[in-house]
Amino acid sequence: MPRSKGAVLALTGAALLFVPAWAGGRQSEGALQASCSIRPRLLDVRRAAQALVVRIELFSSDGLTALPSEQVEPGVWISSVTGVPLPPPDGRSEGIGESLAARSYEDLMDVRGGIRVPNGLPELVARFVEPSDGDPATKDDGNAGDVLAMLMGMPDGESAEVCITGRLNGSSFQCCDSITVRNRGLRDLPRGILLLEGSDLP
Ligand SMILES: [Ca+2]
Ligand SMILES: [Ca+2]
Repeated sequence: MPRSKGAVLALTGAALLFVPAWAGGRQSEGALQASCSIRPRLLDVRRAAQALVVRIELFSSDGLTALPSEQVEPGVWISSVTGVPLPPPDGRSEGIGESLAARSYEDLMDVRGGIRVPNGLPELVARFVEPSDGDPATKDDGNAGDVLAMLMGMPDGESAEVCITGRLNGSSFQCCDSITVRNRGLRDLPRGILLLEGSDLP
């Protein structure tokens, strides 16, 4: 389960030097490296109208130099869900684009390390708040409900990979994280899962 990974790493400090594949950072060759952390970690089909928050840290293509997240160009967007590509919200296609007015920059975690410890690198906090309005002319809409709409057929408890794309200084970056789909009644959910979900970072 993704939720336990941070705790495991925190307990085994030596492992921090190792960047596991699940921490994100997958990107096309030559592009910038990026790591993403998506919240909420659990998406419930019965509570579809909610914001998706993505924390992103950026690095040079060789991964050695941290890059200022404040300079990421407006319009970070969700570029695929479970491998199904989504169009960029470029005015011609209705994609899932960040609500730019809700963007912020905070250092609350080490995204690449996958742990909730500030690491001196402010994350770009992209928020997908507004539900899609179906109009390509409005580029900053699409939220968790629109992601869930692509996942309705998934078995309960399955994880889905969500990828985010953006641009910084003329170069592109992409990173992915996984979320878990809940599609059964809230009454059936173990109490522990509800508590964990409530403890998510904003
Ligand atoms: Ca950070
Ligand atoms: Ca729109």
